[in-house]
Amino acid sequence: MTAVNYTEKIPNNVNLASDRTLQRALEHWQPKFLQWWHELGPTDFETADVYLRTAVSVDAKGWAQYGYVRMPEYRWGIFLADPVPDRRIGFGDAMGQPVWQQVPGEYRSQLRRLIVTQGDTEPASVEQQRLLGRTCPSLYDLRNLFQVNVEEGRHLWAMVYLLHAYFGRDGREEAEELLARHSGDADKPRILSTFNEPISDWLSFYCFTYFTDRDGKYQLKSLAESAFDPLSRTCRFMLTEEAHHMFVGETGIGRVIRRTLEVMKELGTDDPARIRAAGAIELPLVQKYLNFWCSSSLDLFGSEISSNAAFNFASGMKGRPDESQYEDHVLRGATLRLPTPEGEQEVPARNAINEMMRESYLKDCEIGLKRWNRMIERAGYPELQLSLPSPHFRRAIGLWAGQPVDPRGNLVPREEYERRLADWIPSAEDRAFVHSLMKPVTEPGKMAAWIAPPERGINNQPVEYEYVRLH
Ligand code: BYC
Ligand code: FE
Ligand code: FE
Repeated sequence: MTAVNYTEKIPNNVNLASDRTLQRALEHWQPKFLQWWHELGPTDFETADVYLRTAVSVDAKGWAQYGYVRMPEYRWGIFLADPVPDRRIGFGDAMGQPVWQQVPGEYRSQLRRLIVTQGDTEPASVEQQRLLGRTCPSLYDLRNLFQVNVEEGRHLWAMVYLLHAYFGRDGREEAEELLARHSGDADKPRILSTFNEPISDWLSFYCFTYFTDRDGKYQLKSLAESAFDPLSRTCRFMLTEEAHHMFVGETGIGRVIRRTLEVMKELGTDDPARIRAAGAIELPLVQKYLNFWCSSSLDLFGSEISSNAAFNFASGMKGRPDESQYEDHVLRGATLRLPTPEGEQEVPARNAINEMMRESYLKDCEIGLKRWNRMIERAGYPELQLSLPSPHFRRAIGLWAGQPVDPRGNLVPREEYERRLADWIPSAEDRAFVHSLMKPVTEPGKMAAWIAPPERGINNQPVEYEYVRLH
C-alpha cells in the first residue's frame, strides 16, 4: 500500500488503474494543470535542473528520493497515508462511530466547500511566488523555493483527487475552477485574503512560509481529524511535506536576523540608516514584516464566533488540531469567554473552535521567536527583541475586523491608528528598500549580503552544492 506506483501517467498509491473512469477524468485534468504551471508557475526556470525530493512511499521514515529534476517533469501524484484499521470518529456528535469512506449526503456541500477552500490556497501560493526565482539570494534558497512550489502543486493534486473521486460532476467543475481563479486577479481572485497578497521579495517569502504555511499546517491537522477518511489520509501525508515549508520560513527569517546582527557588530551600532547603507535589514523592519504577515495569516482562521465551525465540529467534518490533546471532544453545553471590542462575552465552545485553533497556532508561532530572540540577546541587544503582534491587531475578519488596535493590543483613536500604521507594517519606502536588496546570487555557495548562509545543506550535501543547474 505504501509504495508509490511511478509506472503510470499519474503516480499514485490509491490503485488508480482499478477505476478507469476516475483515471480518465484525472488524465483529462492533468494537461490543464501542466498548462497552468507553464503559465503561472515559476516559468523562467522551466529548463533548470533542480535538486528536488520526490515522494517514493508514504511512511514517515525515508519516503523521499533526491535528484535533479526539471520542474515541469516533476512527478506530481496522488498519495494518501496508510489507512488506520477500524478508525473511529474522534470528536463531535458522532464520536466513536466508524469513519466515513464515502461522503454523507447531508454534509456533501459543506465538505466540498472545505476541500475547495483548502485546494484554492495551494496553486495560489505558487502564483504568488512565481517571480521570486529572479532575485534568489542563493542557489540553496532557489532550490528550497522550487521544492515548496512543486509540493504546493502536489497539494492541489491531493484536493483535486478528492473532488474527482467523491463529488462527481460538480467536483470536476470545482477542479477546473481551482485553475481559473488567480492570486490577485481583480475579477477572479483566490478565495482567502492572504493568498491575494503579492510576495515580491524574499523577506515576505520567508514570512509567508513561517506564518501562512503554518496556517496550512494547522488547517491540515484539523482536517486530518476529519471523519471523512480519504480527506484525513490525504492531509496526513500533506503534513509530512509541510514540515519543510515551515523550516524554510523559520531558518530564512533566522538567517536574515543573523546577518543583521553581524553587520551591527561590524559597525558597532544599531542605527537603521547605517545598517541599510551596509546592505542589511534592520531588526525593527523585520518586526514590521512579522506584524504584516502574522496579522494577515490570523485572518485565515475565520471569525472568533462561527456557526460554520460549530457545524463542522458537531458533524465530524473538521476537528481541532491534535484533537486528542483536549479533554472534552464533544463540547456539548461547554462555553468559553472571549474578549471582544465591547468587553468579554461568553459563547458556546463549539462556536469558538476557530479561536481555539488560532490559540494553538499562535503558541506554535512563538517557538521561532524564542530562538531568534535568544540570538538577539546573545548579540547584546535585548532591547531589540522581536514579538508577535496582538491577535487583535489589523484584523479584517471576525470580531476585531477594522478595529483600530495597536500591535500591543490596545484600542487607540482611529486617527492615531491610521497615522501610525506605517510604524507598524512596512511602508512603501520600507518595501522599496527591501526590493532594492533583491539582486540574484547564483554562484554555488555564495549568499546575498542581507542574509547569512544556512547552517547546513539539503540532504547532507554541502551548502556550496549546485542545487540548481541553470541553463
Ligand atoms: N479571507 O464563519 P467564518 C494552506 C470567509 S492555508 C477571505 O468566519 P469559517 C497553504 C469564509 O470563507 C490553509 N474570506 O469562517 C498555506 C466565509 O465565507 P462564506 C487553507 C474569509 O468558515 C500556504 C465567511 O468569511 N485551508 O494550506 O469558520 C501555502 C465567514 O466565515 C477569510 C483552509 O482554510 C479570509 N481570511 O472558517 C499553501 C481549510 N476567513 O462561506 C497552502 C478549509 C473567512 O460565508 N477552510 N472567510 O462565503 C476552512 O476551514 C474555513 O473555510 C476557514 C474559514 C477556516 C477558512
Ligand atoms: Fe500546501
Ligand atoms: Fe506549504
